[in-house]
Amino acid sequence: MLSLTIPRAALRSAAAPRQFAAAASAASVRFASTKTLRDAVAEIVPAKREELAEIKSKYSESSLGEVKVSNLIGGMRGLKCMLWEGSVLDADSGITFHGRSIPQSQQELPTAADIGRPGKEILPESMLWLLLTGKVPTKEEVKQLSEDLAARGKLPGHIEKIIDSFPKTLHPMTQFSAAVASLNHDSKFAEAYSRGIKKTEYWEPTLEDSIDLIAKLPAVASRIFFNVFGKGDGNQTIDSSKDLIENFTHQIGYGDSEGLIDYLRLYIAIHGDHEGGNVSAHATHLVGSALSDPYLAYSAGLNGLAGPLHGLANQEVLGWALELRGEVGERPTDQEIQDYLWKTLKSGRVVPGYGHAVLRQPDPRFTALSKFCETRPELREDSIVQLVQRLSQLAPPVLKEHGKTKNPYPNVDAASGCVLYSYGLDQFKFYTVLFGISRAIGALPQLVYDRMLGLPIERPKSLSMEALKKIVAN
Ligand code: FAM
Repeated sequence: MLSLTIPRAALRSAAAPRQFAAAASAASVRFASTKTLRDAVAEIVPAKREELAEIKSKYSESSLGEVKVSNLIGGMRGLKCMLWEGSVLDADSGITFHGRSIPQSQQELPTAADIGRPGKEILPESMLWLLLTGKVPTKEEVKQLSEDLAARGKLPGHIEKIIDSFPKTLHPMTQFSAAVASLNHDSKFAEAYSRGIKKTEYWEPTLEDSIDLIAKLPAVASRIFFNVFGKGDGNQTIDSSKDLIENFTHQIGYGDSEGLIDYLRLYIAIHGDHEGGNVSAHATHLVGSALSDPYLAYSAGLNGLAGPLHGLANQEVLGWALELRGEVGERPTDQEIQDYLWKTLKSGRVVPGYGHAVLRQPDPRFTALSKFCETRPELREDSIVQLVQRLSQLAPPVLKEHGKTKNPYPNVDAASGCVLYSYGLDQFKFYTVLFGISRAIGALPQLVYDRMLGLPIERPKSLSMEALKKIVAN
């Protein structure tokens, strides 16, 4: 039983609709019996604050394990030092979103068909609702959220001009992160902060900015896609009867591919959150802890996602698999694949799509995307999909024999790109942008939690080698 009382001001700010809520409902069509996402978040604020207050008062001095020198020089691997509400990653069973595994989420969360659209996969809108509130939304709530996102999806003219000024040769991820940072021109959080908003109210404009940003990411991405690859309409046509991904797929010129639309729904939903310690999520949280607005914070997250050991791996995997095919032909034997794996390892490169800093079993996201392939004859018969599936059998024994990686199994990036390629979306340099559309639905909800809970600026202690040696020598 929770016993602590919460300051009245905090409770008031959690319950009373404010100017931001008014903006939200003006942008959305409201169903009589349906909560808005803002109302659903407001509902959980008192209990969440109470839960943290209880943890603080009862357990502040409890230990979560010791900090070793190996943690300090080893990328803080395994250190429990961050609060993250949306998801928890277990080394063996993988990710759970507010306690739900990927298969459970697929069973419980509203799908495209549930809101009257063609397709069977879970909607990113449903996952966003779950990550923000810890609750499974109704079909009506998801439909309403989808319409709200459509209403907020268009880019201001000055952002279009900024995107259009980028050289086509600039990597799409660099363009993406710069455009996202520039969207802070209209940040409601930055504006409210400069007006002197109370700390207990920070979460509201943070939520508004987060929803605005999630709504606009597909338009930013499709404008970049149009400028760099010349496909799509570049004009952000948005039809409010379509869901977020259906609109996006049309914007990039693949709207007639029902398979790709459904795949992208699943892809965006399950790439969203992978607890807090990964580079993109942590960077968003870290920068946000300085009260930088959600656009600046997420832009930082995208810069981390653009690294080859993190989100860029999906681009790398496909390039690597095509190189393999280019070298040994369309139908390589097992021996030829194993030889190519060894060649990569002996040249000092990593095998992209394999290994993980936390997972010690095949990534359930890989499994979910592979299952999607099994349900689709057009994918089952595709040679690049087949090659990626064979690699998932052949690479682990080679990586085990090589003996370095702690996890020889496929991660999500091993599978994600080949399906895009198979559906004709073969512009690899765009693949990490798709991941970037997704990661927002995990990293931004946590920013809302950070501010709802009044978490402080992040400031771990660092040591020089000299200082470190002095400590351990004593
Ligand atoms: N191929 C070859 N060597 C690998 C390897 C792989 N796939 N994965 C790990 N290793 C090596 C690693 O480079 C390290 O070598 P050194 O001791 O020489 O530095 C050693 O094995 C121990 O590494 P680890 O403890 O098993 O992994 P880390 O926690 O340090 O790194 C990853 C984790 C993901 C960065 C690493 O497994 C990797 O580089 N994988 C390939 C790139 C990739 O697929 N990244 C995407 C990860 C994904 F899930 C995501 O973020 N989207």
